[in-house]
Amino acid sequence: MAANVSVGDEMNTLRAKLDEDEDSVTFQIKSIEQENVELLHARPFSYEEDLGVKKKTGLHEDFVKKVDEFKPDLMLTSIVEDTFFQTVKLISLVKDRKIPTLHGGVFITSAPELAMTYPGIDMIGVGEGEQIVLDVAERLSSGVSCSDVKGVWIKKEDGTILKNPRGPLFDFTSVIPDFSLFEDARFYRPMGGKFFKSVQVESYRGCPYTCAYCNSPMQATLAKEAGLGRYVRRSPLESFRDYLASIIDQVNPTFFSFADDSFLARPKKEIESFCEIYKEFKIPFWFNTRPENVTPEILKMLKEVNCYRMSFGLECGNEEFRAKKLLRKLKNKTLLEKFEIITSGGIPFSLNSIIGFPDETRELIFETIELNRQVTAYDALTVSCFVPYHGTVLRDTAVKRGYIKEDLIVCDLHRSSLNMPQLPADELSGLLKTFPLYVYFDKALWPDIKRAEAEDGEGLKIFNELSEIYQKEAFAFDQDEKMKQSKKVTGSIGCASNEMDSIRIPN
Ligand code: B12
Ligand code: SF4
Repeated sequence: MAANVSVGDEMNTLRAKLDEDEDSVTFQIKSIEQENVELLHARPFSYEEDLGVKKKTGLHEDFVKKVDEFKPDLMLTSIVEDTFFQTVKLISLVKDRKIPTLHGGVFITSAPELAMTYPGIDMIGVGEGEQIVLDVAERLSSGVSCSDVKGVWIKKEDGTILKNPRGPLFDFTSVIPDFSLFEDARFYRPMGGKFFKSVQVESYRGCPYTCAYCNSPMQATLAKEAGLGRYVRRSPLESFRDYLASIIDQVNPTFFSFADDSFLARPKKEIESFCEIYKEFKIPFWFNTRPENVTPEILKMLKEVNCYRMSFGLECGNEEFRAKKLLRKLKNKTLLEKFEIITSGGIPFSLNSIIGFPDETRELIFETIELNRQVTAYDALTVSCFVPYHGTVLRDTAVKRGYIKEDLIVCDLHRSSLNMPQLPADELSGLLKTFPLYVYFDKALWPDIKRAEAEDGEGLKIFNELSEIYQKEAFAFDQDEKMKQSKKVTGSIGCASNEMDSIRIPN
């Protein structure tokens, strides 16, 4: 029997199924990039033709084959919440080989106790992994037990768990990852309508903000509780220069993507020094950041050193809800002023929102749509469904309000896991897929778009027609082409860096 893993109660039966017969569970896996195309967040592309990535024959078979060919002495996994069950399944397929396996990553750190109740999760590393991996590898290669390794938890035969306290925070600026270990095809990524050989770099660990839907603040809290000091750290720029130079030597990338949570959340002087250093490289780059950290001067400096695009979270349109529930305190007026500055800066950017927060209503979501419509020149628009990740303030709210079960582990990110009477999951799914259409098209079309929310014949027909227009217009040109044709467009919505892509709002 096959279980198609989706949400809520299905998750609770999944655990029993794993215990019962691990081979009976199959997972439907779609890449994030493919999902993004379906949700109108990105242009269509082909893995094989555009990225040179060959289709695999099957995840499970390929994994087993790889393990049997490579014969590892130690397996390591890095787990985010939505990949947890996939990992449990993969590990179950090779359990007879009795290979020691160490699990780590953001999900393990946020829910270690829960993770260890699952079969095959017998040894985990909580928190930063650099030192843990070294220590475990060294112990195993000398045939010594790992029971004293800092940060490691081990499931004992009697089912009890040995929990070693975490070691000191790792100086992440002291090591340079060896990217040459990866196959070349791994690096190619679509960005702004083009393909780049992209390497992810890290100049900042942790985030100084405390958004209630995000689990980055949890890292700082856990480190503080463990007496480890300040989790939020930044690279000294001199060593960051050497780090970039070394990566260029290793794999010659054409793009850098910053893993930093909020790139511009640093003193202006440091941004100036970064730009000074980066002049030497001028390789196009992308980062996530918050609108409040932007000034015209900063944007000018970034553009001069080839900043290719940026990503901003707008998240929610109602400023009171945003401040009180999401813990992001910024007036809409200030936010829109910041977006005027960002638009004038001439660096393409994407605008990201989230819908389906605990207690959110349809009316509140329409305030988010309205606010998105007032930002005039974004180059891409995305909307995500709120996910109650472990370690977030809003997960606790969702549990308290009875919207999710306490032991829910989320693995479907494109459908709400919350069972909220005022906003059922089906309604949210309809809003999720039509959100870009509501933002982009004239309000005269809104009744049609409302019809397109439904998953019935007529709804799907309208959705397909409008999506086709949206795809053609919003993604008509890649971002470089748009910039070339750029004219100042006022009173418009959509990709206003190209007048041809813009829909004018009637006065
Ligand atoms: C870059 C990035 C991406 C890139 C990934 C690019 C790539 N090829 O890696 C892309 C855009 C593809 C992406 C996609 C998604 N991402 Co993302 N992403 C990030 C981001 C910004 C950086 C990741 C990173 O490299 N960090 C630096 C490394 C060093 O940190 P780390 O991976 O956590 O590893 C540390 C520890 O966890 C530990 N560790 C990690 N692995 C292991 C293994 C072992 C054995 C041990 C002992 C320790 C250990 O040691 C490391 C050093 O401290 C993080 C936020 C962040 N700053 O971490 C979000 C983040 C990981 N993403 C997140 C999310 C939600 C997503 C998406 C689900 C978004 C979406 N809606 O589609 C998808 C799903 C990805 C998936 N299924 O795997 C969440 C995960 C939340 C959660 N609890 O699961 C994060 C934490 C952001 C957030 N705060 O909400 N992401
Ligand atoms: S600014 Fe971004 S990374 Fe930082 S807490 Fe908020 S959502 Fe998380």
